[in-house]
Amino acid sequence: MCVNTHNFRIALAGNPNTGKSTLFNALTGMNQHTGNWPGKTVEQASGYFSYERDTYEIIDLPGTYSLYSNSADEEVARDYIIFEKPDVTLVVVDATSLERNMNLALQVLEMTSSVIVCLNLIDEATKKGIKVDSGLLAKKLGVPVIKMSARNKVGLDQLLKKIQAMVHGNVSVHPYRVTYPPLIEKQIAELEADIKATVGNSYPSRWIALRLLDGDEALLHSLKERLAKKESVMV
Ligand SMILES: Nc1nc2c(ncn2[C@@H]2O[C@H](COP(=O)(O)OP(=O)(O)OP(=O)(O)O)[C@@H](O)[C@H]2O)c(=O)[nH]1
Ligand SMILES: [Mg+2]
Repeated sequence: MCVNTHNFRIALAGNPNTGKSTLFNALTGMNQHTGNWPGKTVEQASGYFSYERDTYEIIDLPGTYSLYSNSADEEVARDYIIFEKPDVTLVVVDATSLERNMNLALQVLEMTSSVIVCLNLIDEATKKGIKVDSGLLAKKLGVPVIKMSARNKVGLDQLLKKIQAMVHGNVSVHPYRVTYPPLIEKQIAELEADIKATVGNSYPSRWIALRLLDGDEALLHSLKERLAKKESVMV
């Protein structure tokens, strides 16, 4: 029998307390281990699951409110998405406080297009009389949105199907990108050209330009380290 096994990587991002680890546990069961991120006192949990003919590694990123360089947690989550380039990033959002959660979701959409939004705690939202039009949200964000209750294992199958479709290139996405005031857009365009010339197309140049305009020294440092490593491998 010929089994066509792929290995895909999935990252779980989101604000603290949105149910990332609950979803991680629901997907991986006992197939998981925890440790520390190299050089950081931030816990790292990774695990495995399979769905139909594919196997996936899933990383439970630390919960954060943004992905700048404000803390080790933020750096770990950000570096993973930018430098390790997971095949899919699941952004777990709390359906009971969507507005607050959108900040991180929009930041992730600036970094990668391979995003699925997990609209979690939908049971709590329903209890509170909050209705979310997930179809409209998906249209606005330009990526799939799946209603879920990770604790009750609701929505898992739809999520798995969507992950499978995305890793096989069967989902078309048009991620919402924030438009900044004209002066900033002009500076982004100027910087982006230089960034592309330096790092090629392997990193999201628009997002890097934004971070540099914001004076994000820690990102610059990580980027330099990565480029130096790449060069030493090529020599
Ligand atoms: N009602 C309800 N509770 C949930 C659901 N998913 C998770 N929870 C609960 O929400 C709380 C937080 O869940 P976690 O999975 O620890 O959240 P997290 O995102 O990993 O949190 P951090 O690691 O701190 O970022 C726990 O008490 C879960 O049982 C859900 O779908 N519905
Ligand atoms: Mg957690």
